[in-house]
Amino acid sequence: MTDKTIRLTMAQALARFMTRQMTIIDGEKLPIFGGVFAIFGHGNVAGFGEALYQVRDQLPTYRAHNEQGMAHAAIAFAKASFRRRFMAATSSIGPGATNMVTAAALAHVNRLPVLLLPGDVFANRAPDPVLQQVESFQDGTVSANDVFRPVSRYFDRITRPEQIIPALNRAMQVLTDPAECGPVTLALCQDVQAEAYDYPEDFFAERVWTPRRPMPDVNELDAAVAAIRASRKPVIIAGGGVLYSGAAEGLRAFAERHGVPVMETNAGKSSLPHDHPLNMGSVGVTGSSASNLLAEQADLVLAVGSRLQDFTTGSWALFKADGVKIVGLNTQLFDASKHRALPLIADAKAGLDLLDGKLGPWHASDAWQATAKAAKADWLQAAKAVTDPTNELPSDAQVIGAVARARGSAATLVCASGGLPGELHKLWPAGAPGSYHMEYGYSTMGYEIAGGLGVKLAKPHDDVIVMLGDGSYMMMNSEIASSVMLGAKLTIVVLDNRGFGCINRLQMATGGANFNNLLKDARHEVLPEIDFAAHAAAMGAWARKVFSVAELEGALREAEKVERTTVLVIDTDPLISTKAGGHWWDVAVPEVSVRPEVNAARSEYEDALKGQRL
Ligand SMILES: Cc1ncc(C[n+]2csc(CCOP(=O)(O)OP(=O)(O)O)c2C)c(N)n1
Ligand SMILES: [Mg+2]
Repeated sequence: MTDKTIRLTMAQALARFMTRQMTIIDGEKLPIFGGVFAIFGHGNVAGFGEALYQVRDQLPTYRAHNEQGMAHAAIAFAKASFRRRFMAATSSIGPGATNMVTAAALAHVNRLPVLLLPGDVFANRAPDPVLQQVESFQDGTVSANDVFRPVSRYFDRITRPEQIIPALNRAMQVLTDPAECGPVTLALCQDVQAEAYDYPEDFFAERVWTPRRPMPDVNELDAAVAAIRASRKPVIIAGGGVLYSGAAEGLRAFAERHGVPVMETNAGKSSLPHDHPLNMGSVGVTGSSASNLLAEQADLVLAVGSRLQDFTTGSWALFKADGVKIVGLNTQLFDASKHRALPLIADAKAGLDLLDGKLGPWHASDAWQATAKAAKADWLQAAKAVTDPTNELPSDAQVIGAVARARGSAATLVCASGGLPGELHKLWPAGAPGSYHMEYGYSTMGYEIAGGLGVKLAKPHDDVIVMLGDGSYMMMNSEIASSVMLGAKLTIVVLDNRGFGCINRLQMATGGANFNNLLKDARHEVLPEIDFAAHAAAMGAWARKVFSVAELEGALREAEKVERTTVLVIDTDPLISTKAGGHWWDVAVPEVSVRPEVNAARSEYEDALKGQRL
């Protein structure tokens, strides 16, 4: 400790602190903050804006077009970096701040680190109410930023300059801890950003953060080993935690040594290469027939780094063979003990290594391995049938086939919402760990393009392909202009089925009339014919509409050579989704209705509920 101090504003101290936080990846020391996305207003331009300018060479600032979009990009950067690096996003007070709330929820659900720095009202209250201040009649401490509280893992409001010292200490713990990981919101009172304080120089000492790998408790490890040893039909669910822990290689070795089939969640896909013999593919509601067949029969489920959300568990109507045991290998007790699982609290890589050592020569029964092999062969045939082109208006699956053939497993695929996550989960041939970037925890329309930008910033040498529907494109597309401006090339494929196709199908499946989903079924005077290619071109992208799957393949190859962001648009059939594989999903159907179709769907629903494991 020295007692030397340096006089800085709170905002300058914050910016300077951020530049001093480092990490080591593959032997290379890197700043742990990849940069700051910023849209300025009166709540941050003079304070934090001035501070960011001073550090612009060490901590790049990126201007975006929409606060939600920029926060998506920041979060995608962290996901693409396997949570080893992350970014901050700063907004003004009021609407700029609340525009980031959806992104905060997204990061919260997906356990992804992001530092959100909204401006806040004056701590001294002198000018109240300032422009954009949300005034509570009964509580003087409430501001618009209080809506971040339930969707932040750590929230603080900085009302004095020295308060940033403990707040940043806590922020860094949350951003870097595998179990606590999630969004941190530091609401920065506008006057306090500009206020000076004599900060101890030590506060700005370089700090190198390395990922924590919690080791399991011996009793939990023994219990998990005993459960696995007693099983004959084990399966592994690979969740996002496998990727974040860097456990892909350990998982492969474990699965091979013990003959355990692996099924991947949407977050865990690319844990094993798609063509690994033990990779049964996607599991659950959007699962392959291979995974779901094994899931029905498994006597032991080793869930590694998974939140076990309803899409994975088939709303808990999968994984319910008599006496089935679940072992939850997770850094977080909350996830590890879901559904009365035996918790094994540990880092995925460390946990798998220790289990492997303790299990010795134990392996799954030969019959089980043969069942898995046959099930996978059947699934591959079904998947090929739906991705091969035909002459009709293409399905999403056929477009996926074209993208895979043209650019394939070497690319990093980004998606989040609509019908595509289910189709891609089943059908995308993922390559290396992290090459499949699906935000299916919050499944946020509007994530894809902004998220693609964050992925490209994290992995500038990767071929980043974004696939999304017309609905999601319409919800948020403006970061196309940012990607063009930053030279961060994306290949964006827009599947235009003229509406919210997957929700229209869900509406039909629950007995509903076609209503308010496809454009044609929504109240209108004029049926819109949106020219997506012209729209994207207006933002500076190289854009083309293509009229067949064959043309799409050609355009994808041509687009590969283009240096700036490219947007390819193709019309698709809103009614088709892949029937092969899949599983029931619990979506509540009305108990009474004047529609006979709803009554029929309700009676099917009641039957399906009987299969749910409670
Ligand atoms: C922000 C947000 N609003 C609503 C939803 C619910 N939702 C899920 S998919 C979907 C329709 C998506 O339409 P599109 O992007 O065209 O994809 P498609 O279903 O046609 O494949 C909607 C409204 C959502 N996931 N996110
Ligand atoms: Mg659509």
